[in-house]
Amino acid sequence: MAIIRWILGRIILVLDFLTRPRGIKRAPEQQAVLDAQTARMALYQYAACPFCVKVRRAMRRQSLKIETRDAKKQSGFGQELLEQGGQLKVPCLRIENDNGEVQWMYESSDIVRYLDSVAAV
Ligand SMILES: N[C@@H](CCC(=O)N[C@@H](CS)C(=O)NCC(=O)O)C(=O)O
Repeated sequence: MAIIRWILGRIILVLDFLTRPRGIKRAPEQQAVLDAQTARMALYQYAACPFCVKVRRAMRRQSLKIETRDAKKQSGFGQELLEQGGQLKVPCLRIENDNGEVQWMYESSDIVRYLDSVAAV
């Protein structure tokens, strides 16, 4: 079972690589405003999780620079996600607002919708 999961994961990564979205081009000032906004976000994810791939592709499509944190391979991030977010489930977007308050957003569709709304401003 683990080997099948591993093979499927590699297939997902190859397909993602081959069909990678280009990324929207913006005026530098507009991109800088967005970069400042997304600097306070982090995506907790696994490399070959299809739901995470979906969110990473949305980030790429919208040219959003968001730090990715591997909750499986990078030590500490899985624990952080569980303790602070409430579930060890990916993808999860950590959003810190101007007051330092943190929101943990689960569900790939909600995250993509949120990122599209951020990029639309
Ligand atoms: N409906 C969720 C599904 C996410 C999901 O199932 N993620 C898997 C990894 S591919 C996971 O974290 N499973 C661990 C768990 O559910 O506890 C979404 O669209 O984000």
